[in-house]
Amino acid sequence: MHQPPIPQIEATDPEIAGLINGEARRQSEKMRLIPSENYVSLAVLEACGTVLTNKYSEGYPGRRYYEGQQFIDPIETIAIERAQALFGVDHANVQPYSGSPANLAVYLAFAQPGDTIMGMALPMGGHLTHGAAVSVAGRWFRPVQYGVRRDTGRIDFDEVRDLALRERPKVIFAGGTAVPRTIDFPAFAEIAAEAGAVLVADIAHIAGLIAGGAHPSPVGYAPVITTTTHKTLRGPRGAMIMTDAEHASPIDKAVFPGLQGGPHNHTTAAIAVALHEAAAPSFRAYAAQVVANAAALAAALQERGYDLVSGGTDNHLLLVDLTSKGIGGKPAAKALDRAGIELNFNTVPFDTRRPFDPSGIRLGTPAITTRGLTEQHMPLLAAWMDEAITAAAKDDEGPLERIAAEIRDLLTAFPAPGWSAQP
Ligand code: DSN
Repeated sequence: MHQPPIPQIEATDPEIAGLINGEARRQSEKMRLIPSENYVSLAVLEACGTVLTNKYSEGYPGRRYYEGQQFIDPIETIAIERAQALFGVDHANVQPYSGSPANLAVYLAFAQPGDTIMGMALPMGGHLTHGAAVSVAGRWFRPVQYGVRRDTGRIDFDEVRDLALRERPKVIFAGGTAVPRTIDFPAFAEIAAEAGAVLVADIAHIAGLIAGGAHPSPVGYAPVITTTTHKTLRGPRGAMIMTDAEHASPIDKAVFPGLQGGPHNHTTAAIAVALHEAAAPSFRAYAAQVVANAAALAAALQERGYDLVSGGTDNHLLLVDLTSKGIGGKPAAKALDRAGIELNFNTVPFDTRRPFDPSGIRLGTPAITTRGLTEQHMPLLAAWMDEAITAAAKDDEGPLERIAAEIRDLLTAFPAPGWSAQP
């Protein structure tokens, strides 16, 4: 059963209640390795399901366009203050609906349509909003894109610098969605200063690691920082933009009234709760364990002959090129899912296959770390993955169900927030 229980939905809409309970059970039974996903606490879940969803609050605390903000204003102020304290920033806007709107607000604040913008190419590990041709960022602006070196799989800072000085972008994004290595914010800051660009650190994937001291912070290097709140940071689906004092006002105006209407107040409260949790000493231990687990899983996969982009990982994320295993990322991901191991197929840098049928898989350790798995479990996980991928390469479904059952057995010792086998 879903936790907290959902008796009202079960009574009024059993069809949807059944699907919610099914998803809660699925999340508890699977080895969830999608690196951008996690398990939020019951406290965060409770905040998401409150009457705060009933309220409109266009504006900012103390400057709203609707009455009745006696409780909403302090909630948003607390969320802002907690973000400021946790990340050590001058200013935080906690209203962006998610990561893509947060990044759009940055463009709205610091660029005009047609201006040059710069980010990591999507097939190299960047995000859609960093300038991909199919995204509004690529259609309304003039994107120039950097990548990684073919020989190292790491960001090519010579290329970044040459491109930035030649193209003079208004905005440079540092960060991505499939970057297994530490992001060198000082190197980006130097280049952005030379090029006269606003440096934006998109820390969506690593925000929890930064908060927990397991990845260097961009504060002091990037005057603008965007992040989702639901990945390693372990909050609700939402986003924040953090800035220095100079860049605060353009960002606030871009988020509201530039891009959005009323903030999602239930999400704001859940962000505040998650930030409180992230300030606890136990969160530092979690962040360190996420990185330790990823390193252990990387080593165990490499021992079994798997090629990791960049040769390993510094953070929560692994990008595996399956070319040498004779199987594409998509059939491997689908077989792994049937074996109880959930991850996503992904392009690898210089991929020769198509984006919807690429060469790689992307995985990470935040969710399984939240459940309490440690380095000692990683060799077994690598062995299950190897067995499933090897079988899938031979179109053999044989071991998949058995592996899924073994994983369910192991995970019963690591309860997932959001599910209880007892009614
Ligand atoms: N969809 C997110 C991810 O999985 O990395 C990025 O927005």
